[in-house]
Amino acid sequence: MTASYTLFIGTQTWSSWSLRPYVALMATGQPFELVKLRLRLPETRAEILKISPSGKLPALRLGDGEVIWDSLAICEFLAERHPEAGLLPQDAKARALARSYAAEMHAGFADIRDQLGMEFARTLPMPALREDTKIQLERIIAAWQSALTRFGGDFLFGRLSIADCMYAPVVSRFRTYGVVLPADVQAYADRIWALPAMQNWLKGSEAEIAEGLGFY
Ligand SMILES: N[C@@H](CCC(=O)N[C@@H](CS)C(=O)NCC(=O)O)C(=O)O
Repeated sequence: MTASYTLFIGTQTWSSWSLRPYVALMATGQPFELVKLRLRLPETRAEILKISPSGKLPALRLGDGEVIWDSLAICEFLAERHPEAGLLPQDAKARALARSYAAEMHAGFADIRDQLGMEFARTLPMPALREDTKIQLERIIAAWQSALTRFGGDFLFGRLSIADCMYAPVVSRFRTYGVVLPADVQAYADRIWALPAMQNWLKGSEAEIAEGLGFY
């Protein structure tokens, strides 16, 4: 199959925004080319601007050359274009809730991002958490528990949706910093971690670290 999509991503150890559409694209089963641009190099900004008008990654280039940037926009596009992948729930109310989950992640949790930065393949000591960071961790755990209880199934809304994709980097952060989770939430995190997309990403991050990648 010829790849009709090209997904441009950042350094896999750090680029939490890139991981989200990668998980979604893998879930569609569509062929695609993955192009990695290294973050934090003197040439990074100029290289990204050749692809993405926002100067940020990820970006998805379509077969006709159109470029879609921003993790959530890409996930939404893939959900619309490949409805058979079930990336958005069928039921309108569940769909709106899945979008609420995705949007909350996209727009929030600044303290978690700041204190528990993504270092995908690494294991690191937990820093002394600020109160706001603890509140945000509790919020994520409660939100996951609520969806898992309400919708049943392996993922937040039953089958894998854009909500799971948006939270996939949080699963990595929980592992990196050894966040202790309730059993049901841990089981969910383990299912996300076991996805082929996450395991591929792990190999990419391990390779970067083996090549001598520093810390963000
Ligand atoms: N809101 C954007 C955020 C994207 C973003 O901040 N990407 C980072 C990498 S994870 C980036 O490209 N940074 C540019 C740089 O480091 O020069 C999205 O959801 O895609």
